[in-house]
Amino acid sequence: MRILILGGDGYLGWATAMRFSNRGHEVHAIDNYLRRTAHWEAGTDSLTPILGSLPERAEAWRAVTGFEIGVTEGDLTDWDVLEAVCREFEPEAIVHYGEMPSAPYSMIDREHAAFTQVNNVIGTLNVLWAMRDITPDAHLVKLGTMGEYGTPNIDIEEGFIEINHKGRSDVLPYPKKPGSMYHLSKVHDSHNIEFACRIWGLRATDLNQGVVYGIETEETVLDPLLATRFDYDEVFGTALNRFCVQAVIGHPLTVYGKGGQTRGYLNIVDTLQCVELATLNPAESGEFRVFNQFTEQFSVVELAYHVQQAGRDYGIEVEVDHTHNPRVELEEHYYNAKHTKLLDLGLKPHLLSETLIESMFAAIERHKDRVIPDHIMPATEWRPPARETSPA
Ligand code: USQ
Repeated sequence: MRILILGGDGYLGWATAMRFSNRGHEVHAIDNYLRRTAHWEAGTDSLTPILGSLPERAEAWRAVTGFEIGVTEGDLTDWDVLEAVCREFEPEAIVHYGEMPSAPYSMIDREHAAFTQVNNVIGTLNVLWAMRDITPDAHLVKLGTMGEYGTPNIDIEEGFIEINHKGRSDVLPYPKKPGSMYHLSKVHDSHNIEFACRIWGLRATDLNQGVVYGIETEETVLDPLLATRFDYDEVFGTALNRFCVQAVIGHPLTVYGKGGQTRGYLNIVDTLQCVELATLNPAESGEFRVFNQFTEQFSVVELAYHVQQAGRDYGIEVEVDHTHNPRVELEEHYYNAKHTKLLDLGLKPHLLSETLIESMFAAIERHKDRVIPDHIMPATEWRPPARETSPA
């Protein structure tokens, strides 16, 4: 297939580009280095050293495997970039990771919130118009997030829920109550995509993905130059990846608040499997599918205890610290999210184990000297600063 990867320089985008190329597909990747720029601005960096640009990475891939990955350095909010690539490459599938992916980033201040929503919503809107006008038969595989649903006190269904109201019933999009301006941007995307399928007959799969962990895939281990990025800082690092880095450098694990926050999690190798399954089994014309993409649920404190136990087996002492929670979120709640559609398509999950965590420790240890400890503790607050009260 001709597969266009949007956000092909990222943690998951680069790994996906290599996977599809390795499987013999024709791959073209677009990226505007948004994540690299945000890291430069903040003084942070990927734990794993990565080559300086997408063309250099594609060249390394060609040197190691003999396969080509086409690249475009450009911004999805720039219509001309997307239009030119879609006309030339004529993708059959568009895998869309090309968004600002961090909840804390979107909560820093007004500028970061506005940037996140404009970048994500307008970029996706351009993708939908490019599909409508240039590649109407292409299948959009869009990375959404489990965070679109929030933590309702009822079971989370896969995208849709049957509602009975005053004697009538309908199947409607599942109600959304996300926890950050970033997660909200994905809700807005989902609405736009559903609309484009319903009104224009486009085909799309919204992958509501949980929190991804892991550092290596079949392709990244072929050569150190093929590494994918790995973030551990408070803005771009996610829970388990952060905890593994913290364990290796002897930093107490930063469990925010009580640690009962429960989310769906999956290994990066399962992200690749899910995206491949969704791409090779496309939605019908006019169909808007939603798959909940995760393999297991954990509370944050459960994750921390798994890392602590793996540390014991590995020979490092790991302390678990309940730090101040900078976010506004439920720290104890009901969580039961359905996730059967990808299993029905053939997903074979790689579940979390202490052995897997130990292999992450080993991979992290190789780059331990690159860790910037100043950016581990959370600094981005969800709550507005306390208002000063004037004396009566
Ligand atoms: N948390 C801690 N300690 C930490 C980091 C996080 O207790 O050091 C807690 C958070 O408060 C939250 C949970 O762990 O309750 C998950 O946080 P996270 O930073 O691992 O993930 P999140 O902000 O939800 O976002 C990440 C990705 C995002 C993706 C989302 C999937 O950055 O792109 O959409 O996971 S989901 O969480 O299912 O919405």
